[in-house]
Amino acid sequence: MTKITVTYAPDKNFVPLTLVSMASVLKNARKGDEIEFVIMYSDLEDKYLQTFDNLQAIKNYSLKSIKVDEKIFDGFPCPNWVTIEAWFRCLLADLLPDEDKVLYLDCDTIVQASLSELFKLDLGDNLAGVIEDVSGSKEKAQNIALTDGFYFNSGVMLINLKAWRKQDFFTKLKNIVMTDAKVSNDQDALNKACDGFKYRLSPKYDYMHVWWRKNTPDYDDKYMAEFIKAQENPVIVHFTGKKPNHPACKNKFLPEFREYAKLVPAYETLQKEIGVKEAGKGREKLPFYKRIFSIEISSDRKHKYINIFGLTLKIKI
Ligand SMILES: [Mn+2]
Repeated sequence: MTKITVTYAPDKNFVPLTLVSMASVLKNARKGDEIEFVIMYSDLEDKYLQTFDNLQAIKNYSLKSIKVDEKIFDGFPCPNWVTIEAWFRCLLADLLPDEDKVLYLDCDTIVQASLSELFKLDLGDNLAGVIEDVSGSKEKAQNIALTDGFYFNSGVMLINLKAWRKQDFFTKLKNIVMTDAKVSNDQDALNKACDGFKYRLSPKYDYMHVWWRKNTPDYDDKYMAEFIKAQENPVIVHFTGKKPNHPACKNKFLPEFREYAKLVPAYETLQKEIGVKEAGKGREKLPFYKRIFSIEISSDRKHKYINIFGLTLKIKI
């Protein structure tokens, strides 16, 4: 038996894609894979929450839906291509106190093989298993001054919750968001907070077909060879750019996506009802003077953190 916990954080627009991703996980699971899905959400109506339980015919699984308070992320920036829900995974150590390892997947993914191999990986003290971003990794790493030299794509993360708890991960990340002017979205923040504590996974676990871009990845030779090998039959496909429910999507794995969509009851009706939205409104980072001072309570409720000018004081309550 391998326990496989996969978490998503959809808003309403991403419900259809999330269902397809879940269907693909179930379809390709091995017999001994024990699948659990965790849906983090903020304001999804019940009728959409219920759809996440509609896939039991493919393979049995357990389901947890966790409502997250958006207020926790007051002051966190959101460019218009990501949702506020994108920040929710940063809280996973608190949301799932009994889990030690979970896979976070963006809703715009499909999984084409069992995830048991991935879950058997020992991450050691690393905070996450991650895949180097397919474009501009070195430049982005420099921009936010990463010490370990590569910037990962945060759409797929094998998260070591044990290590997150040890490092008080959310407090660490929040401090970065509030004080580092270069950090402008969830992916930057996760990269910065995991700096020096990441396990580099094969590109086959987050295959990005950047069909609308002419550039090639700045991977080293070994990673590039793995990327080329991965493009034939990746374990996880990540539909960056136009989503597979958008008529202009030209991703090479679109036929596979459509096959998995057929496994989702009433997919077409649901997709029609929700529609395809391209971008959100976006949210600016709080002005600096509001970011330099804050007080918060630790997740174990035993300490108070006072953040002043990027310094954190930990005080017993
Ligand atoms: Mn994505």
